[in-house]
Amino acid sequence: MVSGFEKLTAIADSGEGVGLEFKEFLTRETHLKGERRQTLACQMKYTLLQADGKAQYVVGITDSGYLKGISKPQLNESVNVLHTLARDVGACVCGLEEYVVKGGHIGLVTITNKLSEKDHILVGTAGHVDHGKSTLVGTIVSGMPDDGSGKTRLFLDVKPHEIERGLSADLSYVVYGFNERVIRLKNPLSKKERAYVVQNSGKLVSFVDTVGHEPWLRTTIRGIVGPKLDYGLLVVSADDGVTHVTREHLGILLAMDLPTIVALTKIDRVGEPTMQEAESQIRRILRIVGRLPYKLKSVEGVKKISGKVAQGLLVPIVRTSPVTMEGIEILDELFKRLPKRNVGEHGDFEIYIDRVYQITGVGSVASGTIKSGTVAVGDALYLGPAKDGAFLTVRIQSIEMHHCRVEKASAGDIVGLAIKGAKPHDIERGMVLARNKPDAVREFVSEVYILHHPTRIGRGYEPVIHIETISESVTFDPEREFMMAGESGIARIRFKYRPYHVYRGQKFIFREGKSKGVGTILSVGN
Ligand SMILES: Nc1nc2c(ncn2[C@@H]2O[C@H](COP(=O)(O)OP(=O)(O)O)[C@@H](O)[C@H]2O)c(=O)[nH]1
Ligand SMILES: [Mg+2]
Repeated sequence: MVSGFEKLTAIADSGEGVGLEFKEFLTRETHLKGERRQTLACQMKYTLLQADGKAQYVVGITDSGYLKGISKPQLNESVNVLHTLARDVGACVCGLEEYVVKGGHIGLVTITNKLSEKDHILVGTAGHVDHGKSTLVGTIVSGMPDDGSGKTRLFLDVKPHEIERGLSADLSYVVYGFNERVIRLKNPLSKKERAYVVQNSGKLVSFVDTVGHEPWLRTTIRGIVGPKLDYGLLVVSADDGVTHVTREHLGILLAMDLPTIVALTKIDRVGEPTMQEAESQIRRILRIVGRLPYKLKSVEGVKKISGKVAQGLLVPIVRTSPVTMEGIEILDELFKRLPKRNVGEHGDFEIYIDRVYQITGVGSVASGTIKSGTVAVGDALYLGPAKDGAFLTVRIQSIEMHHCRVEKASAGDIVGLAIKGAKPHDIERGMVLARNKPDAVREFVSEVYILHHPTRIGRGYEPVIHIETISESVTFDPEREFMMAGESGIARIRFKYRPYHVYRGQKFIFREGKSKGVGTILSVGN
């Protein structure tokens, strides 16, 4: 507690200032009524404005900075009042540190402006190892040229110190943004700079990159089917050209309906004929999967095509080099214009559970990306299916987003939902929380495409399937006796151990050892 106390005394000594307010205590009775409430909300709004969207309130301290301390119930009520005031001004409480000084409680409450998820696109990288994925992204977000020996990839090839936005620890995540101009970060790992970008951008672009030598597929499945990427960035090194890994990754991106951009990178290392050869390889594999390649050569050209790129019809190919900075401006313009993909805000609420946490004082929290609809605190929802196919009725006790308590969240938001009415072991990854009673499905029929398999796939093939956040062993019963790499066909697929909630139209990835494939559910039934 010594360091906490030192921090508090430092704050107390500095006195109120930009973004820092002192309050002895706040009560519903006096501070949330009529004019008083308005005045306080106004003050909060002004404080947030002055401090670029982030304010701190110290509770339990006098105006003059004396650390008086208050009782625990007083502190709780004060924090609740701040919650309400924050809501009044479209902000939220996103941090609370509690200290005890000479028996009295003191709270340090952080309040931030809310960021709309709708102006935030998530881009996932793909491509052969060492083809320059991390370098390209590092250069885009920092604006710093690479030295050709791994200078700017360092921004991504580190384990993130904290798991943000519910992403897996094997994935690294960096962000940059746009207002009238592009906002880059001198050090993309600096929390302070990130906060600045988040608060000052009208549009945000986050990149999800696999860390170092983690196998792309294992980690990226979480990225693609987990937090719901909006776009794929396939990186192809000009000196190597298209490899089997490039082909496989492209197959997965497109099969998952992810609009994709191809960056031909390291163009400083090769001459024109080699670049052209690589481009024609890229065009060929795009045509095979039914997409229209488009050579995007200028910033001006972006406006014309960004709509078609967003629909997934057109795949732009951009020549880039983080060393010479060629092509970076074109990519900027693309990312600036590409919209958040349509999310099903109007459907009924549904979320696939990605992670489950036990939090003291709160209970079980399930996190994931809302697939459709809207959820509010107090909602009654179905949870399941359990192993026997049953669903529980549970209640949502609280909702957290970006470490902020919110009352409501909707499709596309990454949230943590505190669940009442289920025991910790009742909640598992791959289950859904839904407004309407979902189906528990054990068997379904799919169209599948084999991306890679050393021999042949036949009856009894048992890969692991990834649908939404479900990862589970299945058995295959293909319509034809055997299927080879590069072939597609119909197969009946059965979850080996238990049912899940799946339905027609969902896309999936399956793999077993070196074999991999993708598919779409055509019909469900037992
Ligand atoms: N000359 C040159 N080197 C590059 C370029 N892009 C990446 N590199 C280098 O290629 C190596 C591999 O890049 P990295 O980003 O780690 O690849 P990843 O495995 O796909 O993430 C690093 O040493 C980079 O410095 C480029 O455009 N030109
Ligand atoms: Mg990398």
